[in-house]
Amino acid sequence: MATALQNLSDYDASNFTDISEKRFGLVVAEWNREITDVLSAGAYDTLLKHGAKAENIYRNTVPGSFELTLGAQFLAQHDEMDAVICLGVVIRGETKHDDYICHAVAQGITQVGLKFNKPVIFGLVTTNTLEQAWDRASGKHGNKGVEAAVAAIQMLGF
Ligand code: DLZ
Repeated sequence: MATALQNLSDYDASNFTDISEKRFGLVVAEWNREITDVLSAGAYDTLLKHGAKAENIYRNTVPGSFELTLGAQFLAQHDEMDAVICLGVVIRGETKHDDYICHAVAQGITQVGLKFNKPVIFGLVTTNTLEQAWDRASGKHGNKGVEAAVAAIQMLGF
């Protein structure tokens, strides 16, 4: 596949908006926590790297990816919250639930973003194997958490 070795964490920060006064919510699924913790750290570090203040980043966990939507809504409903980043890992094969979970989260997160008119970022890693998920957290495909944070910053500059 042509994109097999693409590192998703490569990005151009030259046009990033000032996020020094922006508030971010991180919603992190505890399912596959060893990986979601790495995604969360990637997102957190990326926000700090580009000017966010640590005290303006609110990290909350939810049991599994299915709960990301409601967790996002809990944070997005606050007027002072500027963007919400949802992070989870769903491994196909581990569960027949995967399609239901992924579709529900994709639709739910979209609705929350539209309802509150602010970026709600879909940082859900969906793979066939655990190894592929790790590749997207700290491997050859970068870190999806970094990518999700970059997406949030880009949308705040829209
Ligand atoms: C139940 C379940 C299963 C089977 N697989 C995953 C998964 O791969 N990744 C994930 O984040 N969560 C999974 N869950 C948990 C659901 O997301 C949810 O937490 C429960 O169904 C309770 O609503």
